[in-house]
Amino acid sequence: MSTLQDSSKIRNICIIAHVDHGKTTLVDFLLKQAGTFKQHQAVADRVMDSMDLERERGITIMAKNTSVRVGDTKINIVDTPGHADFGGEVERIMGMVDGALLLVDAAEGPLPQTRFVLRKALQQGLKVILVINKVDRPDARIDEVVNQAFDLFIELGATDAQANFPIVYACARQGWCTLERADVDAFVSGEKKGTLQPLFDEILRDIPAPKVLESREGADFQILVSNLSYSDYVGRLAIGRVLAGSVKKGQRVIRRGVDASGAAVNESFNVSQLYTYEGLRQTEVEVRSAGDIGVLAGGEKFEIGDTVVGAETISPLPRIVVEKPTLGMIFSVNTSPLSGKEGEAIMSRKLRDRLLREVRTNVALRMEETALPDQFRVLGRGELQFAILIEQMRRENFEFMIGKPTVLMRTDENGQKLEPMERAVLDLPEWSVGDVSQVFQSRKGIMTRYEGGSGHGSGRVRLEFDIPTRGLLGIRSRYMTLTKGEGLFSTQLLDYGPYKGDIPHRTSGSLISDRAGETVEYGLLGLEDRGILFFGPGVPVYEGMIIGEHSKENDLNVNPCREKKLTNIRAASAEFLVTLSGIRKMSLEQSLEWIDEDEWIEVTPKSIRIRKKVLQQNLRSVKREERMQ
Ligand SMILES: Nc1nc2c(ncn2[C@@H]2O[C@H](COP(=O)(O)OP(=O)(O)OP(=O)(O)O)[C@@H](O)[C@H]2O)c(=O)[nH]1
Ligand SMILES: [Mg+2]
Repeated sequence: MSTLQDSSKIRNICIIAHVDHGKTTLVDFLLKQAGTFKQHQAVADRVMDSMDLERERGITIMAKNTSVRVGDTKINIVDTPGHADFGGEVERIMGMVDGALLLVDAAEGPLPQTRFVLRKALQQGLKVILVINKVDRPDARIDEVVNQAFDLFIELGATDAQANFPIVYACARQGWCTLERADVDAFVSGEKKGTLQPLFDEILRDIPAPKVLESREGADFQILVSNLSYSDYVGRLAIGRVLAGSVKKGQRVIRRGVDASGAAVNESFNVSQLYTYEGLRQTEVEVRSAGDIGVLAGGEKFEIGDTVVGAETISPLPRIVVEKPTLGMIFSVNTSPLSGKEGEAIMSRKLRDRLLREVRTNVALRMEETALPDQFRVLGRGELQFAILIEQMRRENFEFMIGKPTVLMRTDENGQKLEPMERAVLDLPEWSVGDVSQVFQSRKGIMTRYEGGSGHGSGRVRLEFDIPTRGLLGIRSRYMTLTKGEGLFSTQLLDYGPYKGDIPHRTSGSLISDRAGETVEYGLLGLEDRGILFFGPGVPVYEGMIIGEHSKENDLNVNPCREKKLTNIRAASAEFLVTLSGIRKMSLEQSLEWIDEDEWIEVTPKSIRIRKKVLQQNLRSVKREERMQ
């Protein structure tokens, strides 16, 4: 069992950046070069992206801890997600660290999430090291990007000490870096060989050791719970940095938290287990010392933001505050006729428990009850954040339904309606600018910047729009189609502003099955010229289930199960020569972008179905109300 770690031999850092700028790749090489893995041990790329969904999508979703040892110093590292929807993950870990590596892609430069995470880091008083990553990119424009990063520090109010940041030029993917701008070309061409040692040195030199208060035999012990986890053996786990004192296994401590009504809670318990991070493992320890990041077990009801202390006389620390949600979505019990056939059709109690469990660990999400006992409103930051939660619940074999994401409005003191506004930053091929601008403008976007040619790469343009969050819903797939997949797109919440008026949503109606049955090729062929079908033959349907998009504005009830009356065998076989064309299989994300207020998405482990909220056709009008949101 390890002994007390001297806090002057600890560094706590996080790695922050815009999405895809190379954070997790850098952690791979920090781990490799610090000797965390045995020689020749096969290690997967982006080893910290350990969740299935992270690996499948190639993005980081949750912040995670690891550590490396350099000489006699332990560096605790927190890898964070760069996608704006998971910004809450970055906010909650800021209190654990004293420094940050800010990665900026040498070609793309600072982007919206660079600004968000840097602002948080500067506010927290962290010492920042600027890492210009991907200097090997042929379209890198290193000096320009350094200047832009410097301007961003100043604009965000960096102190003199913070603005005096060291710059490291890196190629995370090849595991080298240099402090010398003049040497970059030689490293890129392979003339010089390097490692990440200069970055390790910089961390040891520049990031301060954690400040800790003197301990009086553990009584001063104080830890801020920054994350939660669970172990089948020891139950709930609280993750955080020991801010003061130290804690021993078996010690009696107090959790200082708040209950649902905001009243103070003091729960005392015995520490049952302690772990620290060693590489990718959690190692059991007898004592956790001040400054170090690790895990503590024994409490029953830890919440993120609680302080665990050694004595009643120690006050709790300020709770972790994160930005408020801007989007809401209803989660409902599955009331569809096919419910329970492909997964577990959970009752409202279980759905509620599952959502509550999610909001406990995911600080950017909230849950509210609705007037209906089997429907709950989840509040969050973006469509991707919802899509990830939905996908996770599907994989847990749950069946449920979700409604259209809606923007959370506010009213100001004069009763004026306000809505969230975002800045969208687009980097796209020049030939697509016309079409894309039109789409953004039709959704109340106002162009605030046009930078032709000087963006990275030739023939590309960088545009910025200020646009209501409402206008951004469902825009991503349109944008990807218009730019033939070559466009980059990221957004940043600005603030609430005056309501911008109606924005047209989907202009087309739905093709709706008028009966229960199974789709038949013949029946579907007859419907092809009515619009776009979402699936082919052999699919079970029910009355009120949507089978496609109508080419006109109104909804249309149709029979996709119609069989051909066979006159003779020859005619039947000839029929098979005609096949369905142009089926648009709807993914979860596409469905979220597509549905209207009066429609549900039915989610099961095997299927994504879209349906009308009202199933029976005689209770439902086919004339659509104005399709505005
Ligand atoms: N050319 C080049 N590509 C790199 C470099 N570092 C990372 N990449 C690539 O950039 C992509 C994104 O890398 P990640 O490490 O997943 O980026 P990330 O910042 O962790 O992404 P999120 O966590 O999702 O925000 C991968 O395809 C990497 O191989 C580099 O130095 N040069
Ligand atoms: Mg990552």
